[in-house]
Amino acid sequence: MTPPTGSLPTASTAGSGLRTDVRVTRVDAVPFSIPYRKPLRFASGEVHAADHVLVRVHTDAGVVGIAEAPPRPFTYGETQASIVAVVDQLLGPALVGRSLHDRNALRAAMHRTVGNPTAKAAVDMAVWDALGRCLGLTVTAMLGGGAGRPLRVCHMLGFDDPAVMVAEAGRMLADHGVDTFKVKVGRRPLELDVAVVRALRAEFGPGIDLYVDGNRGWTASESLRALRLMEDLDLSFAEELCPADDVLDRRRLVRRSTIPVLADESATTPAEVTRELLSGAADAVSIKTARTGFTVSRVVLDLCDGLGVEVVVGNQVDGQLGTSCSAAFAAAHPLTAARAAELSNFLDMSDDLLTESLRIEQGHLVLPVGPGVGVVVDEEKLEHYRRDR
Ligand code: MUC
Ligand code: MG
Repeated sequence: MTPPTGSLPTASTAGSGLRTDVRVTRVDAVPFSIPYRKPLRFASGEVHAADHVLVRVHTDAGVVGIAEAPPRPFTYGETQASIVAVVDQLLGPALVGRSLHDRNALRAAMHRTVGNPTAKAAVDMAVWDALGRCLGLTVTAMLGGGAGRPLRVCHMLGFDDPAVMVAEAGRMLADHGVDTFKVKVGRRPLELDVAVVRALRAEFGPGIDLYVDGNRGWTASESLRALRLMEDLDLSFAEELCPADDVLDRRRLVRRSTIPVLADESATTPAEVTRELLSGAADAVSIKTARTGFTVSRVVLDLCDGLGVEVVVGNQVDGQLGTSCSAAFAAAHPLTAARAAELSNFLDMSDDLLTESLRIEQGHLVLPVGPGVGVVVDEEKLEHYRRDR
């Protein structure tokens, strides 16, 4: 079969005898549901179970690449059903017959469908996972190799009573050595959110890093008032406190904030990142492989690297497969490994799909070592948690 135009002229096998002209034969999407031990609540929504989608890229080498799509209707407008449908009806058919190498062409083919960020990201990451398995390389190595430092972990604290949130941080510090916390704020009474941050700083002192994430729950004026009330608490970032669509107010917030404003929901594509940074609507960028995969996350990272802007590898409230993808990306570049990555909320889940659980030790995530993203789905667990039969 003549390869589609533009595919890389590849030798039929790598030096190791591994095939490198591997082509996609099928992409499937398996909805599953795994309960959380406790709901995670924040200003824009809440999650009670990981109602996610396992995406698998099947190839003519018999290798299957895997990734996970977390629907967040309150952030991207996707649902578990929409992700399954768009993979089955549009994204999968667009990839069949194409080489795993042609990731830029695969990106272009998928982006003929607008929106659906986590569906596209999962297909992209499953392609990288499959290619890594074919070549015997980790995704981190394929992205340029490790940053040569352990990957520090940040834990995201969802809404709860101040004492409960402080206790959760204490357990993360005592049990896993995690010393960086992102505190959900916004929508609740502002004084309550400020009280939580103040209680965390009072309990743990200067030995922990703290930042807040409002999920667009405040106005710019409320945000500025909250930052004034917290100015003695040494916050690292203020993430998406007010909606980016309040365009002039958002720029006023960034101008007056004494701490960097971190863009998340307003920076979901390279174009949005460019607009937010060049218009003075953000100082730093959260990169989430759950929405930009590896191919487009690398574009965003190079943009931030070139512009001299800090990044944080963020958390889409991922399961362990999604967390493995975030970690593979975060570990690959000094800029993404410089800050703690948000990699711990899988611990809130009652179970997961993998044969071997991820581990956080002394505040660092122990990176899976296998090829691709380095993890394997437990087929019995998948059978138990899948919701399509
Ligand atoms: C975050 O950083 O916002 C909450 C909503 C969402 O889309 O992601 C999570 C975490
Ligand atoms: Mg956020």
